[in-house]
Amino acid sequence: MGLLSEGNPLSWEETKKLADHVREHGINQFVNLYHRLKDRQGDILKWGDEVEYIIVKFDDEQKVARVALKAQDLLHKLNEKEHADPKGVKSLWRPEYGAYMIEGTPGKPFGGLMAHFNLVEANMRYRREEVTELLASDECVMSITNFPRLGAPNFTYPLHQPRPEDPLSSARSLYFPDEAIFPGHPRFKTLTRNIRKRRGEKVSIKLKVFKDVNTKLPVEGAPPGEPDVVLLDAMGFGMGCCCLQLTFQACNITEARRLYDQLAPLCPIMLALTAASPVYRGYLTESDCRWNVISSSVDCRTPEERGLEPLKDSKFRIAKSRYDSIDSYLSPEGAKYNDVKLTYDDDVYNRLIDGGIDHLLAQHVAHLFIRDTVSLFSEKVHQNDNEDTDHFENIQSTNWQTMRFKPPPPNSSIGWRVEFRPCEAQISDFENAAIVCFVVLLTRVILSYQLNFLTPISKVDENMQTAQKRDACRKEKFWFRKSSKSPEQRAAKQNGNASAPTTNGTAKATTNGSEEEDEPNKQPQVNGTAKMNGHSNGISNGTTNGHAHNGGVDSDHTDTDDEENELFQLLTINEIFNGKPGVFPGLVPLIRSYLQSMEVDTDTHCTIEQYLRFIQKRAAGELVTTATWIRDQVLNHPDYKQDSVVSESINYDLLKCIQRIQEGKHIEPALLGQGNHSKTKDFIPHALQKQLAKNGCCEDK
Ligand code: GSH
Repeated sequence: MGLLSEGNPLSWEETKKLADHVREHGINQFVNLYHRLKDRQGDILKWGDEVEYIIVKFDDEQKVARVALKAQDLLHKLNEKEHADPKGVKSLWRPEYGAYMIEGTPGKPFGGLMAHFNLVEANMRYRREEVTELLASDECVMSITNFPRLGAPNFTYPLHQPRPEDPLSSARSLYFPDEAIFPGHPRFKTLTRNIRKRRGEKVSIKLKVFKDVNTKLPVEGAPPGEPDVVLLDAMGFGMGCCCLQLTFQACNITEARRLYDQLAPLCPIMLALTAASPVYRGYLTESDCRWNVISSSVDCRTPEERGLEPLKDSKFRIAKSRYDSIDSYLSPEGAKYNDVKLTYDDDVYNRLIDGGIDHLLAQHVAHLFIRDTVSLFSEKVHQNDNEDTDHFENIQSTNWQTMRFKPPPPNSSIGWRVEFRPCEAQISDFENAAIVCFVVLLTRVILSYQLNFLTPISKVDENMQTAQKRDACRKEKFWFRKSSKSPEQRAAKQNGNASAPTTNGTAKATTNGSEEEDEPNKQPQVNGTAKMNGHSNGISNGTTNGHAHNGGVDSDHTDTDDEENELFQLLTINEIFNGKPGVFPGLVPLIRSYLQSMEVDTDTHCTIEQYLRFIQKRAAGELVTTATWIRDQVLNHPDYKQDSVVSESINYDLLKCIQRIQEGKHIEPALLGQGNHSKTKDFIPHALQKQLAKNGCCEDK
């Protein structure tokens, strides 16, 4: 959860009238903040995860599970510690869309030490325990992406019925009562109402039902002529889903733009790997992920903007919802892969250019600003554009994309950041921590080896749709950038020229000179996030010896156009993560190669290895995604009637099983193998801290 402006929401009619005002001042604010902060340098790597949770209440007698609408009450208690000791708490808690949802983050970000990877899972466990202590014995905090019977009859506790005919209702849904929207902040209901009003009708989320032998068609509530569609009609069906997000602080704006670009093609890949939500409104569907559901759940485009009617009152046709994958790259290397036409207002773009913003950033911001504000507070209408950034944030924070490029907040010590938003929430802390550590390590490898994952935006868009298909992780193929050399080949080559990284995991990278041969003009990246130049126990950008190296992936940006088409191949998730000889070394082997040049303490090493092995196995299909596992649970449940329906009892048993898994009381071999035991810790042991301090690391002394 980013910024939450407090105050009194304006009506939709008032908000609508102020759309251009917000846009105009938002752009001024961005230009001003850009000039204040564009030269900001030397921020260190900091990163943090955000996990969203659903509170579930079990009725063991009736065998019913419902979402418990108690987030406000819980947050009140959870925030007490933070209010008393804002800097000292181990976790932070924020509201999310659902009245049954909470979002937890570590109390302070993790930093540039390898040992921090060993803290993530323990912190997640702490968060879970912290909430559990405040719950009744029949309640449970769960990191599930979607509550399977969300929107099915009587899914809330306490019970509330939807009021579709009530003009005062925000959602006017047939299924999702307003009481299931977080009541403690006006943002959520205001967004719900204004998105519906701007669109001119309720949102319409369509999912193909998974057709089993006894599936009854039409599905209850299916739109006319579309009997196999599960129709969802409220923002809550999407924004009421949970995810796992990560935020990174970059050393400067250039590195942030680079990370934004390099991670963007990995979004669909990580979405497929983390797929966890196959059931909606009590039906098994053909989709494994929440992405399109949320996208449609906040699709405020008018019929004209959606291309259903000729343009008359609206300014543009708009290709996507405000929740969707990114539309353009921001770094100079990315420019040639911006192959999708960007919609924006020329006047807005020109004002950005006149304000001294370069083309790539100007078109990005102008494109974000094709959206109208859908939530405006009376107290925030008039602002000082030299200091405030609320109007910019208003539009920025309601463009929910796979990646978010985040300027530093005003008057803070925080630098340029990027947010990685595609991943679905996993059942166990182990899985969530594995995903988080994997993505953070990937960013270090990208910067250290100057990897290039850039893929045309149109292909990334295609991958986003592929990622959501049933069992995409095992069955589908994704556009991916080819690279010919494996780390072994590269290491062998390095061995010929200089000393290659050794394999004991403690050696420092010594690739002196060997890279120059391939990349004569390449300079090492600015080492701004590094805290420990010359020491390899930190997870800086990894240019530990002052020479960039690339672990076997082509990182040149000099490919000719002829070669361009050859560069992109369709690979399976297994090939992307574990490698395909002659095509791509694999994300995990690349990370392993990077780790060989790092000094890592034994426990952290063990933990990271567990995470990498888990990811390799899931990518290889040896372990299944959460989505596939949930499907199997439903299909094999004794009460399942082969009719696609996830009944109360199936839902109850499924969630009870998930509860036992997350509490470590039950091991599901298909999901987690024979159990995983990381060496996660609540803190960095004293002896290790002393050693790190001796090596010149200033953090955690
Ligand atoms: N739960 C969402 C997902 O699964 O992708 C992500 C969270 C999210 O985007 N929440 C909305 C929001 O505006 C709630 S309306 N959050 C604040 C923000 O993004 O700044």
